[in-house]
Amino acid sequence: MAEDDTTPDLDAVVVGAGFAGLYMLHRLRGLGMSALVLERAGGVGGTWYWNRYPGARCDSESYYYCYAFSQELEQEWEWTERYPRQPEIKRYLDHVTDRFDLRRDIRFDTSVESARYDEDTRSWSVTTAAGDVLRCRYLITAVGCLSAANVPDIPGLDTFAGQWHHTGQWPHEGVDVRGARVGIVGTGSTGIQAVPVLAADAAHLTVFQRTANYSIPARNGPLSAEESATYKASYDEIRAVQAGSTNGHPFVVSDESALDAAPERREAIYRQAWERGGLRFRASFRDLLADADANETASEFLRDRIREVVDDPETAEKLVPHDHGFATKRPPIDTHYFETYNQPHVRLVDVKATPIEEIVPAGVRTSEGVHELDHLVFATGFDAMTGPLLSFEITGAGGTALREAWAAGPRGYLGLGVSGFPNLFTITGPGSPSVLTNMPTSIEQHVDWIADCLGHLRERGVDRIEAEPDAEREWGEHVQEAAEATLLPRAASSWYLGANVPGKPRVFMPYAGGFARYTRTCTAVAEDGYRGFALEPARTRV
Ligand code: NA7
Repeated sequence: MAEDDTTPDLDAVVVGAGFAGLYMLHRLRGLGMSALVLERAGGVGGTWYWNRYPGARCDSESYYYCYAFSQELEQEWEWTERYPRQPEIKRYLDHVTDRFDLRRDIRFDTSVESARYDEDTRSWSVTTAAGDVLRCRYLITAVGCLSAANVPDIPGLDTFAGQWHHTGQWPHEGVDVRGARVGIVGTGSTGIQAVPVLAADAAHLTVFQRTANYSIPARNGPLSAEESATYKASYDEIRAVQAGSTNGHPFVVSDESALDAAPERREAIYRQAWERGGLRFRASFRDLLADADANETASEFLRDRIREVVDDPETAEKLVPHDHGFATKRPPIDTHYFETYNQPHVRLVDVKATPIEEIVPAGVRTSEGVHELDHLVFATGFDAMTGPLLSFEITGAGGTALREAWAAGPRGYLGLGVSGFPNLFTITGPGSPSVLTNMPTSIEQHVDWIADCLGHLRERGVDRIEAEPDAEREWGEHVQEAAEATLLPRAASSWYLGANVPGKPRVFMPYAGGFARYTRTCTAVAEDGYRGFALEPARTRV
């Protein structure tokens, strides 16, 4: 019960029960704060609850795609593969939920419809789809960056006589494609994971590709007991490397320029990275994401690998990317993706050459005719970063909607707070490194910063915190400068820029200045009394 009409029911409401929401709840509990997590799904996991498509697997390696906050957890959990599959990550998050007794403060099947800040009480009123209203001092969004599915608006989709699914909303009971004619739209990380697995079951698979993509072999395999023991014994060093890294991964980017290396040596380095597999390929040289000529050496190496693997030269040429450099869009990793095109029942359709015109009951009609299908899979990505935050109505001080405040693109301070929206914290929000890093690492850094901040506010008798407009503007400029110092904004169709969603403002959203640098900035801001945030002491009631 509220003490009086200005005391909210809860210290915090957290939206989302994925990696971020679970750890946030744990930290709030540790502070002795009352908190509730609202989760639209029927279970924990976020991304790993929804993305159950064939082949769904993490591109980070299991030993570091996990929480670092508990050494006991690190030691007791056993990963089975180099890259964990979706069910294994979901199992891990269920284990964390139970181990830390989090479930009792999570309300499942609870969608947030709106959240409105009230200046008189300095609190948020959060309304759920069922009509419940919760009043809390702090609203913390843990909604993920890639949770609002992007289903292309192709005419005739509702007439399709077969089944269609987006990979991010895959049916829990699975989809039986054995002996069926399957089409898949999209060749990003998701499509590249799904294609070989769908091809194994389907009678015929048609891949509709808009943009050819680079991909590095994952070289997945079971984790041996020795490997597992070595990681467990080395966690202190592993975490230290992650903390000091550009991308939150436990590898260090080479300090050598690709352009200084003699061609044979460069080739040998790429070859070794290719054989080792995984996202670490991009750490081969320091300037792959900073210098177009350096990038071209990696891009060309990878184009040659595609030509080498794919038997049919015409298909190979369609699969070779020319319109963007390696890793300027999120680089996928794969298990036999390009090899799949050597199977006689797999066909590649370049929809730039022969565009999709409409969907008809029998399948997909491109400018060259109808591709008959029983199943259509959309691996077409997400309305990234801003989509999840704008999927419910957030109204700040003075009645401003976040949707209006972000009409020209997202703005925020450190990706953590938004001016005009007091007492709101956005875990991995736009302007934070998030999607350019190993997500659990970024999430833990944000959650720890927010929890420490809340502890500080309580100690000082503060009950209102808001990002200052100047600090926000300067941070926004810095985010754009950091992006401009890389090749990332040059990939015109990248979802980092919002370019994959028609009508979305083109603003480079994640912070490309590096995880370690970002962490140092956040720490300095906190040490400086939360510089750039306006803190207001609780009003004395008379
Ligand atoms: P991505 O990386 O956004 O990839 C989506 C793919 O779908 C990409 O190839 C798009 O082509 C394609 N796409 C999107 N809309 C269309 C339409 N209308 N027609 C044809 N093709 C289309 O999403 P993913 O799910 O693969 O990966 C998201 C992240 O999840 C990933 O980066 C990891 O962090 C995990 P485009 O390139 O835009 O031409």
